[in-house]
Amino acid sequence: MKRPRTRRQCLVLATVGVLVASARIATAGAATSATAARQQNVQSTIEFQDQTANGTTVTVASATLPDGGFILIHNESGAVVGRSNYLDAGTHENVEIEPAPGAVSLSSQMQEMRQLLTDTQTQGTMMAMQAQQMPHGAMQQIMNESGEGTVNESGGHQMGGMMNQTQMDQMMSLMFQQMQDRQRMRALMQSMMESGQHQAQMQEMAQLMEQTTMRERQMLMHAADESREQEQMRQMMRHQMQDYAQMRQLMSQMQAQTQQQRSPRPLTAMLHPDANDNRQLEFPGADQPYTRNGDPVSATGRVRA
Ligand SMILES: [Cu+2]
Repeated sequence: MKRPRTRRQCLVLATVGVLVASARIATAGAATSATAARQQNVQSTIEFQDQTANGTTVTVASATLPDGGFILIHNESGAVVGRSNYLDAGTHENVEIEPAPGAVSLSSQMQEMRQLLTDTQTQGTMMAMQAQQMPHGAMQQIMNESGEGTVNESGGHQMGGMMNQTQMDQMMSLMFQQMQDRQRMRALMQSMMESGQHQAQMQEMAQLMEQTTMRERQMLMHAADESREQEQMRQMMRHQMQDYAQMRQLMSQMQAQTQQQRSPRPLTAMLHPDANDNRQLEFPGADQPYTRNGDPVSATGRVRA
């Protein structure tokens, strides 16, 4: 197995760390004798298994830090790509750590896309429900103001007394959020396409997105129309749901493909003490890794996105 480069670097630093730590214990005297005893009796250990990252987090199965401290995640080149919060002295199980985006893979983009998909669908539903309580003309007005464009001009203006300002504000902010989310989705899709991935599925996604956006506008106008035809609305909602389901399906396909194509990345989880007892990670700096027989206490796992 390939050793992470970080091992030797950390080793040198660790030696310094041990010297600093023993000096600290010596000067602190009796107060730390319990800590010193604990250090002798309890060994620092870490378990970090091969795994498939759950969303954006990796899990350290178990870690024993005799003096408390931190778990750091290093990548192949030794860089710190993730860290735990301060952990009290003792054994901790199933510690979840969120590595920097891209440390595991680009599937964080897919993850974000899925979330955005869910968000925009929820927003669409909320908007349709709100629109049902609004006069058609008011809805038309909102569409114009939000730059969403008009479906037709027949609504006329029924602003003023009939218009509930809170409703209008809510609708506007939903639309604004919706627009931002869709922009973000387009940007994500663009960047994935530029890196040559999933061209065909991305094109279908883009088409479905345009289709659902258009239909959503129609649904809003239809919902705000007092003379609305129920069957037509149900039909649109059905199609909307089918399109969203299809988009989710495409996302799953693409994610599955990504997982197959990408080989897992080796990540190293390493234990670092809190040398200055300030619950702040100082690394590079005072918080050099825990060591055992001169080696940093660490475990390397292959992490799949
Ligand atoms: Cu380290």
